[in-house]
Order: sequence, then C-alpha cells, then structure tokens
Amino acid sequence: MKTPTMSNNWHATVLTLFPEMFPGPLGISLLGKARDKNLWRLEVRDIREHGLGKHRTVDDSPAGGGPGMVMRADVAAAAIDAVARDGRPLIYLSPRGKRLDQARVRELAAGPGAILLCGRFEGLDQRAIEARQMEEISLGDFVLAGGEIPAMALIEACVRLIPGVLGDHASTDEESFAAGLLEYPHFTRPQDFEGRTIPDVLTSGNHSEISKWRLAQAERLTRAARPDLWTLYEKKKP
Ligand code: 4GY
Repeated sequence: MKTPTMSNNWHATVLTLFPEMFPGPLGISLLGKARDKNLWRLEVRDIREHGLGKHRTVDDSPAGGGPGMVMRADVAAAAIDAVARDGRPLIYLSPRGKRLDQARVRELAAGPGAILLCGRFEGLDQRAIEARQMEEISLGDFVLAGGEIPAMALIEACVRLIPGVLGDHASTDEESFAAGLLEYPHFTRPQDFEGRTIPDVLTSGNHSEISKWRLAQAERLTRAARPDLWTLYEKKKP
C-alpha cells in the first residue's frame, strides 16, 4: 500500500466553541476510513483558547441592543490568525452566505482544504468577517443554532470527492451521465415489495434501454421538483 503525500492530504481546520462535536459523523464509515488512510485530515481548534480574561470570554452583548450575544471580533480574529492558511479558503457558514452547490464543493475538494469558522450565539461581529475577508457560505434558507453541523456537511461533501475515498464507482456518473439533474430512482430486492414491483426494464438486461429509462426518469423528476435546475439543464442542451 502506498502512503499518500502531503499534496493529496486534504486539510480541514475547524474553529469552534464545541470541539467535542468533532469528528462526530466525520469519524465513521467511508470518511473515517479515509481519514485513517491519511487521505484527509481534520484539525479542530477551540475558539475559547483565545477567549479573554479569567473566564475566557468569547462573546458580548450586541451593539445597538437586542437579544442574545455576539461573538467578539478580536477573539475570532485571534483564533483565525493562529491557523496556518496554507492557501486554504477561510469560510464562515451562515444563512447570509452564497448557497453551497456541487460546483463549489468540487472546487474546494480539488484544493488544499478549508478553514471553517463555526458561528454561535446571534453570530460573529461583522468586522471580523470583513477584516479577515471570510467567504460566507450557506447551506440553505434555515437557521441552525451553530455552524458546526454546516461545517460537517461541507467537509463531508468535499471529502467524498477526494480520489480513493469512495470506491471506484460513483464519482463518474455524477459528472457525466446526468449532470445537473436529480438522480433517477433506485430499486433492489425484493422484486415485489408490498405489491410494488421493480420496473421491468431494470430487470431486462438491456443496458441501453436501462440508460434511456434512467435519463427519462431523472428529467421527469427534475422538471417536477426543481424547475430552477430544469431551466439550467435545458439551456445547456443543444
Ligand atoms: N443555514 N447555512 C447555516 C446556519 C447557524 C448563528 C451564525 C446555514 O450555513 N450555516 O444556520 N448557521 C448560525 C448560528 C451564527 C451561524
């Protein structure tokens, strides 16, 4: 077995007030095994190490009033500045960011890794975001209690694209066959489940008919559920 070099050791650094949440789901199954093989590495840093005073304070009340607390800019900046960038993007997960999509995931996965700052409370002081030129990324239009679960989701999306992490399967069909479409429906045994049977074409052994059927299904599902993706897909077609 060959030992991977540093250049293909994708490096995630997570800055969080809750380091005990990690590796969590990133430590099991395919991602956990890939980490054991040094295909990627996870470095978790506790923001509170940069907290102020005896109580290691990391937050304060919002300027202008209002509910909750805000993560201090000086504390966040100190946590960021203690990390070697190594050419990696510095990302702040928040609903205000640009929506994460598979194109950005592919870019991030192809790079050296990412530094992810996980917000808590009402969020991070705006001046830290600007002064450290953080890239704001959102997973969607909903609000979580902290950035840790979004950070895990982003890391998982990237790591599964690193060569050798998944089996030899998967990755190819994602790029070629149905790019920009939702996935076709999957079936496996039993042939009859509560009176619902597997479509005959899938058990026909006719691989060209199977491909045609799957593409038609992917198109039908995309048109119905995601008119935004369908419009893009149609524009890209000749
Ligand atoms: N949605 N997409 C999201 C989120 C939690 C308070 C700022 C999201 O990416 N992140 O809801 N994050 C909040 C919690 C501080 C981040």
